[in-house]
Amino acid sequence: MAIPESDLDPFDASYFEDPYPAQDALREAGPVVHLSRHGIYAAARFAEVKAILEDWATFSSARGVGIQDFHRERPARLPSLVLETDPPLHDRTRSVLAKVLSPAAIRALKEPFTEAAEALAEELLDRREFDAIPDLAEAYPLRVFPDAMGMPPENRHHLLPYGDLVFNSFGPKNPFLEAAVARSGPAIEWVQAQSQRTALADRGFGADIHAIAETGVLTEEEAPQVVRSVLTAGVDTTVSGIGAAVWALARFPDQWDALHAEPGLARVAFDEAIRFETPVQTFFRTTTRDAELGGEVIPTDSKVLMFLGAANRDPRKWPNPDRFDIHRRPAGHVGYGSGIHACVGMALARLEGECILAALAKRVRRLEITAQPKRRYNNTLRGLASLPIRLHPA
Ligand code: OVV
Repeated sequence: MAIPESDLDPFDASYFEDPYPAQDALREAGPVVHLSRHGIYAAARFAEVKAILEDWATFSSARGVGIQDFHRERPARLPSLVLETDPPLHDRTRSVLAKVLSPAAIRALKEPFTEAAEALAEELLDRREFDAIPDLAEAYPLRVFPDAMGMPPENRHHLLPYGDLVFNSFGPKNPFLEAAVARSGPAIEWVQAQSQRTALADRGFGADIHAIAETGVLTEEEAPQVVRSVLTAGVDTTVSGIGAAVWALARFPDQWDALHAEPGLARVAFDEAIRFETPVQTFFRTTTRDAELGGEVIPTDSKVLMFLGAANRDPRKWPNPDRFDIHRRPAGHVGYGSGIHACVGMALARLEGECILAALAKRVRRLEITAQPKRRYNNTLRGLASLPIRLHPA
């Protein structure tokens, strides 16, 4: 049986506008599809995406998790020591982040994160009308995350264009990547500087990473690079996740009613939004051998695109997948990945989502979308640029 071909460009504006028909076609075409425009293989069904994530030795991250193959082309930035590596290097760097971002460490932030969420919810309620992307989805992570890292107050706004640049750079060199490069200004140098031990406060995730590094787990050169990973992956993703949750809850008013009635559902509502919108839509792997997948064989040295968002809406796995339902059990979705590279900041992301949604749920009776939302275009991250909202207080 031949692997089916598709001429879909999954890094194109019309795809980003409405990816669901194309994702459905990919899932239906077969367990593996060849995307002729980019010369890559793709998996859009849940089972195959999960199988790729679980087999790091066949589906390697060390040649980059974007479309670029580091064996053929020099990467634009120093490869991530966590994301763009395989064991054993991966396990050494990851173990540092797993300690620093452990569930216990994150639990200690519940109080300050709740306080910040309640303060922001009060401000937004006073304003009544605002743009839920800059004023809520961006504002909340930009308040709590840099504090938790131990960053100085100046120039934190560079974190957003930096994340936007890196997540665009996983895709092809298209106009979205070019625009992100043009917008990034001093962000790259600034993030590099902020990753140094001396730039970080004595307390916080940054200091924790450097402290563990100094026990000999990481070299002096590696430690700031591991901090850089957290600064890269830690903001844009949660911005997109919180935006996804607010947008979904505004579009499905019965789900807002349920959350308002029971704010304790905030955590699972956030997770359902991650399944439903899947902020990190795609990542690549590279085959290290001829790889069996779904009964097909992908040749060695191929780039394989995992459609995480399509997997999270695969009807083979999820009943009624296009329904946003905070009472379903979304556990097991691949919005945070799976296997050895599964999101190491997951507990932090979930705490942010839980705190801000609970603070709003307690105070707001109804979310009203007052104007057409505007999409934000990014080669990896799915999200909005603008979501005009009116809050109706409880
Ligand atoms: C998960 C993720 C996204 C982007 C960058 C990185 C990680 C990194 O490790 O630099």
